[in-house]
Amino acid sequence: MEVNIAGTLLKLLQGNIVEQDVEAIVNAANTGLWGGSGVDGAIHSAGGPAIAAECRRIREEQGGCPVGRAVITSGGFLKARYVIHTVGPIWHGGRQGEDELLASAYRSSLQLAKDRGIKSLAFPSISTGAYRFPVERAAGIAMATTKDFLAAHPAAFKEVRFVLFTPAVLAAFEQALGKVLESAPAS
Ligand code: AR6
Repeated sequence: MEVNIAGTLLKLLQGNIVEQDVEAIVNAANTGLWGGSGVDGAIHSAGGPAIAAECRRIREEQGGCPVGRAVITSGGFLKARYVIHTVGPIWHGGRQGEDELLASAYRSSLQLAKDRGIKSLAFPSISTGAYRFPVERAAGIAMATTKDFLAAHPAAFKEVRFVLFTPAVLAAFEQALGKVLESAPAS
């Protein structure tokens, strides 16, 4: 599925985030930037030790990355030149600000990419693996936040891609994007 929002192509597809041929891919990281499982593990193992070394430097300089924020490193051996590491919230039932923190993780990543002049960007579904955020709800937040950001910053990017690991997650994102566009059609 793809749609043009104020001059940026927004694409949803099934795939592996580490294989994407875009300028930056987004990592679903933890606050210590320690590397882990899921997307994080895949990025560090495909990208090599340069990424962990830069994460260590960020940890030493600023203590890591708070939930809802984002930091950037190079992409090491990845096709992507940069990795934007963002930290989504751990799901605790939905009454501890999880929705806003997840929206903030997407917004911070988009803003950091825009500030760096990055023109193509790929996201995974943040927080919906090890951090157990319910997928339908997370997809709604991801699509609404991204659409609002793109609409507010015309032609900020050439392309923003969501790379979803399974057919079920892709379907949740497609449905969520459909709903967001119904309430406010793309340009
Ligand atoms: N490409 C695209 N999506 C993937 C890939 C991949 N290679 N691998 C998994 N997914 P997760 P989180 C999907 O757990 O919930 C780590 O240990 C996966 O199916 O990667 O934000 C970090 O260090 C799910 O839909 O991220 C943190 O401690 C989604 O990506 C913690 O996990 C996110 O799953 C972050 O947990």
